[in-house]
Amino acid sequence: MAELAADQHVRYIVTVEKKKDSFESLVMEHIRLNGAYWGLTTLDLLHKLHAVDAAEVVDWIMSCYHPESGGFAGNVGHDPHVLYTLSAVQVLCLFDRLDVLDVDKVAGYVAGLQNEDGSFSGDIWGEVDTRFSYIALCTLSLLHRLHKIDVRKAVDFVVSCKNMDGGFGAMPGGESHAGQIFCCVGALAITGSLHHIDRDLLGWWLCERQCKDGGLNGRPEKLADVCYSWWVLSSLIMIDRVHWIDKEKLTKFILNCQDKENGGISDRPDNAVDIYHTYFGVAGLSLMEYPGVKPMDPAYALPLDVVNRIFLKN
Ligand code: GRG
Ligand code: ZN
Repeated sequence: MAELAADQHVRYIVTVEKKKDSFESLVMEHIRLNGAYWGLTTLDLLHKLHAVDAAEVVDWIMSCYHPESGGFAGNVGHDPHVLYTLSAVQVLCLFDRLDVLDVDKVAGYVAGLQNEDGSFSGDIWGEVDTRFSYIALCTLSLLHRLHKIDVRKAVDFVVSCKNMDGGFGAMPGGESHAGQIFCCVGALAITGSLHHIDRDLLGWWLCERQCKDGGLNGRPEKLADVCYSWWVLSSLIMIDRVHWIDKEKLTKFILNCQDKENGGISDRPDNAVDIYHTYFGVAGLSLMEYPGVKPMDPAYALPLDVVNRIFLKN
């Protein structure tokens, strides 16, 4: 079987970060804080977080902070959104630097986005999605501030997005999609509410995502894509049904999506690599206990040692 080209992936991530005028950094401009989380978490999973200057990263993260609202933007000078606020908190967790935050202010920003029905908006413009429920719960839990919101209502809203097939959508009545399922299962795991899930029914839907080529898709009839290795496997682990997947075939699929010369992983074999699929490929391998890759926490989407440091400290 092909092997993980770990050194090449590290080189690819470190150079993407520096090539500010490349095509990839142009299209990623507005979501750089997410990109930083994907790239830096991958480095940490490969035991190479020290390849970047921690102080420089922390300074840049804080330059995306909006002290008036308490939220983080995707890049310097952009508007704050929960999507980037979670990435900022996660990256600070990687470096064990939550001390730079005004934790109550950041938690207040996230808590302020909860709606009357328990759902969360992504920012002041009000779009509601179960992605934002997960993000809010994950961020507040990492900051030890879950008590700032109505957790019961938050859970009720997520449960109201559950479908007959056992999966979850973005809103009540929304189609089941592996990405949203990760968010809803993660939200329920973080709040100790997994009893709302029919594990066999959802596990069946999730393991049917494995295609003939070994890769996983996000919905019936769709093509396999490396990123679903994370969305699907993490969900299966949280509901204790990961043994329903053929790990060897999935590992082969991910490894076949590598650019072994220049580093990086693509969504499917022979496509162009990007930092997002590089992260989800390595994260998927981590969930399958691939040698040399740190184990990851399926709910917090961070290396297990980082999550343990946070919850064993207080
Ligand atoms: C900390 C890991 C982590 C996540 C934060 C933003 C977020 C929370 C979760 C996103 C979940 C989600 C909806 C993922 C799906 C992304 C994706 C590949 C969407 C593409 O969907 P389609 O329908 O493509 O356009 P397919 O694959 O179905 O053809
Ligand atoms: Zn993808």
